[in-house]
Amino acid sequence: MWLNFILMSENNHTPNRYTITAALPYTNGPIHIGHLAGVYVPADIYARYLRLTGKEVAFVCGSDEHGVAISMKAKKEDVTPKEIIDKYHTIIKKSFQDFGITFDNYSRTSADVHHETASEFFKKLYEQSDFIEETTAQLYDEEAKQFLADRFVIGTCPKCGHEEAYGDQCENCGSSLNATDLINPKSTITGSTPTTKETKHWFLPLDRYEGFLREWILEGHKNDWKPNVYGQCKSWIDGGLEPRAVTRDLDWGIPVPVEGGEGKVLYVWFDAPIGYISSTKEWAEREGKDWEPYWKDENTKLVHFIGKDNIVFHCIIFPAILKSHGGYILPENVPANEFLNLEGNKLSTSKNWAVWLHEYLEEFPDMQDVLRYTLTANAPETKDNDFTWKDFQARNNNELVAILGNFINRVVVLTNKYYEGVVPAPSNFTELDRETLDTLKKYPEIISTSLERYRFREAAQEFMNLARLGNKYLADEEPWKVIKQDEERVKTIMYVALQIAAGLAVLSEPFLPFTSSKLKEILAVGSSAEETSWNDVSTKETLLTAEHKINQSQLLFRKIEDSEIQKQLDKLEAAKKANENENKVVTPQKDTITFDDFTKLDMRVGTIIEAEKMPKTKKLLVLKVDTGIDTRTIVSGIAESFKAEDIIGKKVTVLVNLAPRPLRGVESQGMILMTENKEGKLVFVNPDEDGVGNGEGIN
Ligand code: B3M
Ligand code: ZN
Repeated sequence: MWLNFILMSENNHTPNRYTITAALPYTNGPIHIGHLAGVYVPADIYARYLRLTGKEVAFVCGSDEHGVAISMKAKKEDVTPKEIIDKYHTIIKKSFQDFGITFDNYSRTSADVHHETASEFFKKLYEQSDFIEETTAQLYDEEAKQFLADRFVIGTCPKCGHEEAYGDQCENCGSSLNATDLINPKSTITGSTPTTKETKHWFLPLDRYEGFLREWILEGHKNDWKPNVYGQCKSWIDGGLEPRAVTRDLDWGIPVPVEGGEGKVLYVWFDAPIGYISSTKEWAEREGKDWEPYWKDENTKLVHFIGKDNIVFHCIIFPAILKSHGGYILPENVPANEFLNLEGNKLSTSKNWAVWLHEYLEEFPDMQDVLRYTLTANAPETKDNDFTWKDFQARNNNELVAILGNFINRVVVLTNKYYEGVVPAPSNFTELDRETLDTLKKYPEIISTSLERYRFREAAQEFMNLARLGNKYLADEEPWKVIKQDEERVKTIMYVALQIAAGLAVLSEPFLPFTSSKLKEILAVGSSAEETSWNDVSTKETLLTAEHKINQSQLLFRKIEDSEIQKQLDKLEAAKKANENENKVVTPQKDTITFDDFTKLDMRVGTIIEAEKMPKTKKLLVLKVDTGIDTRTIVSGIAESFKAEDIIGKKVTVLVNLAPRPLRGVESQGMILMTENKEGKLVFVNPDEDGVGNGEGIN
C-alpha cells in the first residue's frame, strides 16, 4: 500500500519547473486584442499563477523576424526587412510590457543566439540524414524572377477549398501545405499565374514520424489535450503526413548552413519554434542560470500557448524536429485557443479591423486590467468568439465596478471611517461568518482547478464569485446600520470582510495584475516580510491580523460611459468605409470614343408609369416609361434589386435611341441607366430632382 502511494505520487507528482512559451509574434505589424485573447493573456495568467504557487518558471517569447510576411511588408513600405523588424519588435515588446505580460525573456529571432541555435539544429538533423535532399519543381514567378513560397503565393486549399490559402499553410483549416498543392495558385507579388522551376530543398519526412506521433499524441494525450487541438492532430495524422520542405529560396532568413545551401534560408517555421529555446538560453545567460533543465529535464513541464492556426507547427513539426535532434523534452500540453472576432467580423491587420493595443491605452489609459478581464471572460477557448465594445462596457461597469470595486471601496472606506484604518479584533463569529471564512479558504483550490485545466474563462469567473461573496456578505450584514446599536458585531463583520478583501488582493494577480498591486497597496498586504502567497489564502488562519493598518481607498475602476463606446464603434465604422473605398474593384476604362460618338447617344429623363415582373424570370421587370417623347416598353434586369410596385413614379435616365431588341418575347425599346452601390445592389442613375421634366436631355 505504502509503496503504491510513493509510486503514485512519483508518477503523478506536480512538476516544480515549467517552461511556458507564447507564440512568437511576426514583426510585420503591431499586435491587437486577438493576439492578447488567443495567446498572451492566458499564457501570462498561467505563468503568474505558477509563480504564485511557488513553481520555477521560464516564461519565454520573442519576435518572429523571418518569413515572407516581413519581406512583403518591407516591399510594401519600400524599406528593408531589417527596418521593418526593428520598428515592430520595439512596438510589440512595449505593448507586452504595457499590458503586464510577464515574460522572463522577450527575445528576437534575428538575434545571434537564435541563428546559432537554429543552425545547430539544422546541421544535427542534416548530419543524421534526417532530411530528404531533393530537387523538385517549385512555383516560380517569371515576372518577379522569384520562387513563390509561403505568403508569396495564394490559392485554393486542396483540403478545405478555402480560396486564400498560402503556399505553406491554410489558415482556414490549419493544414500545412506545399505550395505546389495549391489549386489555381497566384503570385502575390505580381498576380500572375506561376510556372514551375527545379530547385533543391531539404525536406523533413513527416511520414516517418507517424508512429511516434500516434503514440505520443493520439495515445498519450487523448485525455488531457483540448478537443480542438487533439482533433486537428488526429485528422492530420490520419490524413497521412507528407514530407515538408524546411528550406526556402528567399533572401531573408537564416542561411542554410550546409553545402549547397547558398542562396537559401531555413523555412521560418523550422526556425521560429527553436526561438523558444534561444530565448531561454538568452535569459539563462543573463540570469546566471543553466538553460538545459528547462528543455532537457523530463521533470520539466513544457506548455506552448498558441492560436489554432499554429497547432500543426507546435504539435507535429516542432516535436518531430525535437525528437530527431534528441535530448529534448516534448510539450506536455498545447492549449491552443480559437480565434477572436471583433464586432462580428474577423480581426484583420490589413483591413485595420482591430483594436490595436497602443491605441487602446490612448483611449483607456491605465485600464489594461479591464481589457485583460474582458478578453479572459470571453476568451475563444473552445470556439471562435466575438469581442464587442458593449460587452467590454458591461464587464467593466457590471462586474469590475459594481462588484469588485464596490466591495473593496466599502470595506476600505468603512475600516478607515470606524477604525482609522486599523483592522478590528473580531468577537463572536456567527454561523454565517464561519461559513464565509471557510468558503474564502476554498477559493485558491477552486481557481487552481480551473487554471490547471487551462480553463481561464472559468477561473476568472470563479475569482469574480469570491468578490460576489464579499459583496453579498457586506450587503446582508449592513455594518453601516448595525454600527448604531452593536459596535462589537461590526468589528467582526469588518474583520471577515477584510479577510475576503485580502484574499482578492492575492487571487486577483493572475487576472488583474495592475488591480492586485493597487489592492495590496491599499490593504498593505505583502508589506510584511513574506509575500502573502496563493496557498496562504487557504492555509493561514488570518490574512489581515487585528491591529494591522490599511491605507486609504483609491479608485480601482471607473464607469465607462456610452459615449466612449460609441466613439470606438464610430472608429470601426470609419475603418469599414475606408476599406470599401480602398477595396472597390474599379473596372478599367473602356476604349476612348470621340465627341461625335458621344453625341450619338440620346439620353432623356423619363418616368416609370407601369412595372411588372416578367413571368418565369428572376431578374427581369417589364416597364412602361414616359420618355417625354412617347410611352414605351423597356425590359430591365432589376427585379432582384427592386419590387415592381416600389418603382412606379420613379424618375430615371433613359437611353432612348438604343436599337429595340426582343427579350423573352418582349421588345425592349431603350435602356434605363443603372449603377451599383457598395453592397452590390443596383441603383438608378437618377435625376430625381424636383422640376426636372421627362424628355430633358442628359448631356
Ligand atoms: N509567428 C505567429 C503567427 O503565425 C507565428 C508564431 C511563431 S511561434 C514559434 O501568426
Ligand atoms: Zn484549408
